[in-house]
Amino acid sequence: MSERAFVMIKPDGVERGLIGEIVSRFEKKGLRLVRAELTSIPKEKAEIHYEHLKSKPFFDELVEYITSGCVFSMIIEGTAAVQNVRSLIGPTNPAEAPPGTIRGDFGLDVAQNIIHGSDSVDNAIREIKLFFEK
Ligand code: D4T
Repeated sequence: MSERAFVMIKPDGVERGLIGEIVSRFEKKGLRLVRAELTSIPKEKAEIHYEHLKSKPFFDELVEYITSGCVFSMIIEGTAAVQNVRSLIGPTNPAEAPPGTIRGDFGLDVAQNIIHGSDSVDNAIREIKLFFEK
């Protein structure tokens, strides 16, 4: 069934010029890029996006990092988009992400793990609202 996932290339991915490579991987899988925007995120929005992690010791560092430069926000559409995007991205920690995944091929550090992808259809709906509906 066709669905939509929210995907965001984080400041390290944008800074390192990985936008084209990453979008290409989603397209080669058969998913479609239906909206995209290169922006910086205000601190308040970053705090809402990561509110489920508010009690974590790395929360302040995470918000500081995600607001430190431009991000490339996308809506990716296609069959089981949420699950397929998560498979292409790989596990949260790049050190544990297998080669062939985006984090496995391009990342080293969990604090700068290149990309975010919605982890459920409900969160995809919430995140698309937060980032694309003004
Ligand atoms: P995101 O949300 O960025 O796609 O990451 P995940 O869904 O894969 O993982 P998450 O929500 O648990 O983590 C969000 C974000 O926090 C950073 N992080 C995570 C960190 O800096 N230190 C840590 O120990 C962990 C677990 C990385 C991703």
